[in-house]
Amino acid sequence: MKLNLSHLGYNHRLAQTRIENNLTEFEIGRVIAQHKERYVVKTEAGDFEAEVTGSLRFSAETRADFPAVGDWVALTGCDGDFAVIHQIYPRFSTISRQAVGQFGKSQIIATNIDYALILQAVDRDFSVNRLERYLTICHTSKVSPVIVLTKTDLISESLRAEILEKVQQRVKDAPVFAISNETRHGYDALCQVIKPGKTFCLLGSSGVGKSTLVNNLSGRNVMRTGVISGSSNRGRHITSHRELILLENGGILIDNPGMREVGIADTDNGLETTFDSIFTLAENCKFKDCTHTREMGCAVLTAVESGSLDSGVLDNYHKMLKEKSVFETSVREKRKQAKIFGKIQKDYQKKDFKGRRH
Ligand SMILES: Nc1nc2c(ncn2[C@@H]2O[C@H](COP(=O)(O)OP(=O)(O)OP(=O)(O)O)[C@@H](O)[C@H]2O)c(=O)[nH]1
Ligand SMILES: [Mg+2]
Ligand SMILES: [Zn+2]
Repeated sequence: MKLNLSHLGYNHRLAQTRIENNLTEFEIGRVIAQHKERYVVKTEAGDFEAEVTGSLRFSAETRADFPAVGDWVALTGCDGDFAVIHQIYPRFSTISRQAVGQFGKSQIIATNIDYALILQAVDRDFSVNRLERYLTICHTSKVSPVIVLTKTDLISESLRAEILEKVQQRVKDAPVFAISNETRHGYDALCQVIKPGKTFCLLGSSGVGKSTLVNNLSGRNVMRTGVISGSSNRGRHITSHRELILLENGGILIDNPGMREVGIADTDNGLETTFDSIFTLAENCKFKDCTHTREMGCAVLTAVESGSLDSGVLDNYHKMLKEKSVFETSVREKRKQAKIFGKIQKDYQKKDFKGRRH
């Protein structure tokens, strides 16, 4: 079957964007992989290695101005061996997180995503708090979350039911699936959500079975899978880069390296959506600026006392709220420093200019 753009997720909205941005003269493709500054772009004419133009590089202010896996791009050179990326189409969604070890910086995971498949293994990896972190990332990115619990073959039927119940109690607004990549139990139900032309980004810790799921669904060994053992290898992942894979059924998957830390970046209203129960209760708090920590007449604390709100939810909320404010402070701090630095540079250039005139 010949590939056409709709297999890559191209739709009416993108066609419109292409016209509005005067990009019809260029070829069009979607970034399916990235290796440092080299990109692999899939087009109707095949896969091309590509680099960005000098002017795109020159005008880029941050990492986010460079292509990412999932991006639609305007290209030339698709008749030779090598293509050039001139422009990135406006992104309709971007999943990002706080960059590891670089506070106040966010890092793009993937773009133009419709759904995030949040994978968590039921054996060792399982943590509802971490699920709430991923959900917040999704809500901030305007990407619909789907929770997929994996490795159910490793636990008893009754424990699986217990875990499912626990997740469904805490997470009200995302569908939850339980699967085994080993027995393929639960695959049929999960496949129902993987619709043609929609892009799914796989998220989750290292070793939860993201690449195994991608391989099984694609029927090919597209991604390497395995186990990294031994304490000396801690923090390494089997999958080392992101990759977009097309399924026979028309679904589009983006596999990612596992995340060790799920840092909350710019959260917008992400927390509000994830912790909807808290925000609803808070409408009845006595004080408008109630922090739900010790105030009299706090409806949230009352709900925890009466057992109608899980205290774990409130703890996790407070933790993430704190992280969010630290992140925002460091972003402000960084901007301030950049401003000061910009001024110093300007002054310096002025002096330099005067110096040369004399
Ligand atoms: N028993 C069992 N093992 C599984 C299941 N899914 C994956 N595995 C095994 O878990 C190991 C890790 O799987 P991967 O698919 O490589 O995990 P990943 O999420 O892609 O990991 P990174 O690429 O490091 O992020 C492999 O040895 C898989 O065979 C499952 O449902 N049940
Ligand atoms: Mg992997
Ligand atoms: Zn309150």
